[in-house]
Amino acid sequence: MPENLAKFCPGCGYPITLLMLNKTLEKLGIQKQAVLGLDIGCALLAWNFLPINTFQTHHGRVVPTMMGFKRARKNSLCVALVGDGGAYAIGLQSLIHAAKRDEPIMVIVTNNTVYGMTGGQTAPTTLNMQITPTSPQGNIEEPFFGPELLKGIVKEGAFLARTAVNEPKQLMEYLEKAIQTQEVGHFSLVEVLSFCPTNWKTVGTQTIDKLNGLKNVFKLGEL
Ligand SMILES: Cc1ncc(C[n+]2csc(CCOP(=O)(O)OP(=O)(O)O)c2C)c(N)n1
Ligand code: SF4
Ligand SMILES: [Mg+2]
Repeated sequence: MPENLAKFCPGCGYPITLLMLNKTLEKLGIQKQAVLGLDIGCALLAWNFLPINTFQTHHGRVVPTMMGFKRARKNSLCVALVGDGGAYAIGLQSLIHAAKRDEPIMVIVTNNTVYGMTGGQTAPTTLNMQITPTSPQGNIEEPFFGPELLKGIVKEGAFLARTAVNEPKQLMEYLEKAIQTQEVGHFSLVEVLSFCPTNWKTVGTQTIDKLNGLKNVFKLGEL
């Protein structure tokens, strides 16, 4: 277990995604080629988490940064790790254009339905009537469906999917497909429904129940 796992809250879903990513890179023997870009948000806690080259970007700017990296180093395998706020709010413009241009990078979006790092505020993925510090009487908006939106924008050959941290087999399968998609020159995005017990204010099995409940709204599978 990596020493700095302690940076994440107990029960956080991020370490699962990261360990699965590492396992997949190891399996494919491409750890050395891989470059992990971290958005601001709890993704940044993955600094030095994996034995692969990693760097930090501004909030919502990991996609264009990895795009630039990929253009400069065509043999690298570029992975952008970003939260739902980073991907679908502040970074949405660059995400849409990267998808439209079929930039050959891989984006992993952690969907925990909140702005995790800053205290659980309403994010684009917050459910209707979900209570957060910025929607104390329940969120009046409907959630935003990122992969579904990009479906109408991406070019043939791109890969879009949604899975969850408690679906390890599917998570690994999609990460592998996303990597293979980049290897043949296309854009990919895998959204991962992920535990945030700190902001969900859940303990034990409540956290798992909450995540499983999200699957009724955010449908898992390839798009
Ligand atoms: C330009 C800018 N605006 C706002 C912030 C404050 N900020 C830091 S993390 C964050 C929210 C992160 O939420 P999300 O992207 O969903 O990631 P999570 O922490 O939930 O994984 C915000 C608003 C910032 N760092 N930079
Ligand atoms: S606030 Fe949520 S997403 Fe961030 S480290 Fe803690 S549990 Fe994980
Ligand atoms: Mg979030």
